[in-house]
Amino acid sequence: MTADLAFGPDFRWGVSTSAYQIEGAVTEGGRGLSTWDTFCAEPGRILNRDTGVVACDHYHRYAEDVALMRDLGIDTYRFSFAWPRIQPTGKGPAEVAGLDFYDRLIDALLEAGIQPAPTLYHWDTPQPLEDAGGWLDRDICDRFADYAGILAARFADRVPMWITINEPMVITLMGYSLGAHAPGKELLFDALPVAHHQLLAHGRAVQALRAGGAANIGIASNHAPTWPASDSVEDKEAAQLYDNLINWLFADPILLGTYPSGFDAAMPGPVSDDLAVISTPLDFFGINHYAPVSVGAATGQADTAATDGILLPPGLPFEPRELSGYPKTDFGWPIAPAAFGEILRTFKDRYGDRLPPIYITENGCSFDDPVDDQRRIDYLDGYLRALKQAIDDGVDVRGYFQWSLLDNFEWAAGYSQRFGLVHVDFDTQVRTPKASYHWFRDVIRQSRIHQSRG
Ligand code: GBH
Repeated sequence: MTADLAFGPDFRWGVSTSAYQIEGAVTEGGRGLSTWDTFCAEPGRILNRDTGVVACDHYHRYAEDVALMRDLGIDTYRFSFAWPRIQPTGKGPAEVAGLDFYDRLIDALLEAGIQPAPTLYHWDTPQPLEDAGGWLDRDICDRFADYAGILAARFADRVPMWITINEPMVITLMGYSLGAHAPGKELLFDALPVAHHQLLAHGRAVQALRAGGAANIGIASNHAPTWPASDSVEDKEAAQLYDNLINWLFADPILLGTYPSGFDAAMPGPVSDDLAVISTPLDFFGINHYAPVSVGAATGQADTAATDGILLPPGLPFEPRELSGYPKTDFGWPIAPAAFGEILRTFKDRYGDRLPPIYITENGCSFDDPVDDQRRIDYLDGYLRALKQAIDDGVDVRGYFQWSLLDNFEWAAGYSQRFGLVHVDFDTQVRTPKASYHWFRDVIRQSRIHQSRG
């Protein structure tokens, strides 16, 4: 069944999570407020008024979760540090209790034979930094570099893989452009400086981590193909603009040291000096992949133009369209494994020798099936086959981290969307491995013993 999903003995297998989505315990250990605490407290922001106050209670139950990972047989665990646990106000000395929590987690992982692969920032900005302008203010780049230095000093001796920022595109688009995520700003194209400051903070963090003795550093950036709604010139041009905005605005500066043409002028600061920092060479490039988007030209009557269910305002030069002809996850996202292979081949073609090895830092799906989740198995089987094909086609992918270990707090959708290999009963916190957990365990085992064709 799974023998042809043989990626060889050196391929790395993992799962991904993030702090705000699983930890809970938001007032413990000296943790400061984050933008997500604030956002969740605002009526109307999150489905069912859900919050991350308890989430999966991972802060207290991390040992049980590490045991689940050990039994799953993964070799790498991608999680995120909560910046407000390390620096409650986003600046100044470290909170010892915050560092101690991650110390316990990291030691438990190493004890279980699992490599920790932390992300420094997965969207939970310390609220005082947001009050001072957040990602709109260049000062946050200095703050982020300081934060990276604190983490390297404490953990570089035991952490063999580092990720700076998760999905700068989503913070820019959902957080500051459309307001569907914290901090809930609706700046449309005036949100572009948010992209620049995150990219610069990323580059500064790479340098600070290395200066602190850390090695094997990358980013986790989300990428997916943009498919023109038709062959018409108008639709193709609209799709190309959208593609620049969601993909190349974030990957080109890092991998080429340039913005797609026309974007430099929208960015603040000494842009060409900044690009030199942003393009500090990486040890790997992490790609999060979910679903392709279909985009057409503006029709002027787009009351259906939406991305992730968020209606776009009128007057934009493009329209994301419903992608028909594909099965969908319970989140409504199209299931199109061919798009996964396509984006990986596009990276290889676009960046050539400038592209470091790739890790798939997230891929997964929301299905509401409690334990017998055959639909998740089918999804993962299709996406892993597409990945194998891309590797056979010459794309250098070194590992695959599934999103996610546990059902968890799915941002604006609250607890309504379940991405876990392990079911979580949010009333009792009981964890129950789903069929996909057992299937994934078998895939990992078999993959290690079978020789890769590649
Ligand atoms: C990631 O975001 C996050 O890193 C993670 O925290 C989150 O829990 C996980 O994914 C699941 O959402 O055009 O309608 O097909 C993913 C963000 C999701 C943005 C898919 C683009 C396209 C949906 N991406 N989305 S659609």
